Amino acid sequence: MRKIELVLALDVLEREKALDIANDVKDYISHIKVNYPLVLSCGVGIIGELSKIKPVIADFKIADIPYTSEIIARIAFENGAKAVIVHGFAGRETVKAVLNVAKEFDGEVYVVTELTSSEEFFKGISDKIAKMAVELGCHGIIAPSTRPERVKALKEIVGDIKILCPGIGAQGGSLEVVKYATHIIVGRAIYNSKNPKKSAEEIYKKLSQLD
Ligand code: 3DU
Repeated sequence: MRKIELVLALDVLEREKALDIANDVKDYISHIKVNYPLVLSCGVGIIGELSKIKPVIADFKIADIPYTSEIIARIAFENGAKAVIVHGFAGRETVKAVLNVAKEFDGEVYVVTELTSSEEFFKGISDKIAKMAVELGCHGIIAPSTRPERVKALKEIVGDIKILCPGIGAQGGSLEVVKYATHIIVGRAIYNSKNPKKSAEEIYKKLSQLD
């Protein structure tokens, strides 16, 4: 049976709150995804602290020239991240630069194909991004649960690499994507809930039933 993992998107601003929530829900999640809100508020050291609880995915959506992208990826991995997220539209050389750093740390690279919030500039592009991710040996893609039909199409392109889908919960994404995804990324529906542990448990159980 295929197991779909739950990734906590921890976009809170306070260190204590981040650590409390992560500890609270750790039994139900496979990874903690850290984004700019938390790192810009608490400093990059929070990646190491959270890594003691669960492996951290550094969601810096790296989208710069290869030189700068490599530095950003290195900072993430040196601080304990197990994976980084890079924007595919930044191009092959940028993704390669990030992959080279990841190799040094035995880390993984996930490529954003298209955003949940807008497909305006991704139409016709995201399929090419997915193809590139596979060709370069990336470990996964980020695909939008708000458009399950796109996740299905992207799955046909990428095959068996990881597919991580944000957008479930606050953004109204569809759990239909569990047919194609390996990981579901959930933020506000857990950390803004009155009882984050209970909410994470409920989502976790739902994922197990849908499997
Ligand atoms: O909407 P939520 O609160 O469940 O958080 C979703 C997280 O996933 C958040 O960190 C956001 O930056 C990230 N993400 C998307 O929501 C959509 C994407 O296409 C890519 C990343």
